[in-house]
Amino acid sequence: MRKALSVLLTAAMASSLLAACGSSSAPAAAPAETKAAETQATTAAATEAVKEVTEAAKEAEAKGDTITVGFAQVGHESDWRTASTNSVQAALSKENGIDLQFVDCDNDSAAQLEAVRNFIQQGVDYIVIDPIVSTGWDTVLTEADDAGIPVIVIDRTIDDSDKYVSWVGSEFTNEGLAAGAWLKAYVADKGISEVNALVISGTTGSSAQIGRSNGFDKFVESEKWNKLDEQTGDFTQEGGQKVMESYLKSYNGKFNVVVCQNDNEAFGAIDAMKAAGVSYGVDGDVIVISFDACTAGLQKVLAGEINADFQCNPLQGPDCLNIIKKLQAGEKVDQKTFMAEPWYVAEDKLTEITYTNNSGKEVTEPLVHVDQAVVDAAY
Ligand code: GYE
Repeated sequence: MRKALSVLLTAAMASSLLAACGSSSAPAAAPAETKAAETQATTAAATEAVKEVTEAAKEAEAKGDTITVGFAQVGHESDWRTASTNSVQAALSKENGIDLQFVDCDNDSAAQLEAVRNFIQQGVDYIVIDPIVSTGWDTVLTEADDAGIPVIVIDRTIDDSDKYVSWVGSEFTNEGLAAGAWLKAYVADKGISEVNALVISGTTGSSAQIGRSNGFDKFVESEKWNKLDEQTGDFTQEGGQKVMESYLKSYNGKFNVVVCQNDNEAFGAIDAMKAAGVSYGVDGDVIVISFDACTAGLQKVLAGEINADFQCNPLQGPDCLNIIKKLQAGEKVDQKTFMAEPWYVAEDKLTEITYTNNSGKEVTEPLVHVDQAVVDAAY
């Protein structure tokens, strides 16, 4: 086994890697923080990270049995992302025999490719990637393969290379299909005859965006709904708010559904609608659909501000650790692991949805009515 390559990772290399990705090994910043606070935090965290990396390298050398893992994380754009980072950092820990080199790529695809190349140069034992976008991976994954470094992909998918050993994540198309199936049942139940929908999509070209858009669009087509517009909010609260502010200039009074492709976008869109005096949610004129079902998202479902929230489970750290352990033991690993994900709703009348999922199978799935206990159990 390639051993303790972290020893080769000098503080200088670590700094340049961190600078390239504008990040640190510190926990991701909360999305609502100001730019100034973020910059300060990033600088302090980067200094701390270099120290940590150097110390970890020394330890690894002394012990000689630490598994070195490089993790190229998307960024720190959402509550979901913070939970994902925490999950991976908790599982791939020193206590579990892992020297984790964490890089927050700040939603910059070029920086993410560079981070992976740096991991290859360092000769880490494993590389974990949550790919910002689904394409552009063929060359760098071939380089990792040539270097004999197994790559594990989590969350979003890579669609233009198969040079990775395993993937753990969600079926994003099913999330979009479930949202469409719920909306179809909901408007039928409420006697709403026309759907005029606005979509605030996630980061363009990410598999999470592509899947959620494609799934929902199947219902737009089959139900002949009007999709008035679809623009990206980049999975951030600020993005969601800006897109909704601009939608309100063009479509005020003309839409009755907004589909936000994550909770943070929904928070921004809600703020914009509130400011404009547009009523939304269970008692309002605009039905709000969201994805992720983080704690703050489910709080808004409980409050009736979000009508339905389709969970995407970010807790992939334990599966990731399991895969590494199996590979270490020379065991086979599953090519794909899907996370279990419930669908959450604010009202208790509809209890299930039936739809044809992305594998062409007709499925009936429960709708979980949100109460305080559900919120308390969320991530
Ligand atoms: O929905 C969003 C995050 O890739 C599934 O990325 C993830 C998405 C998640 O920023 O909140």
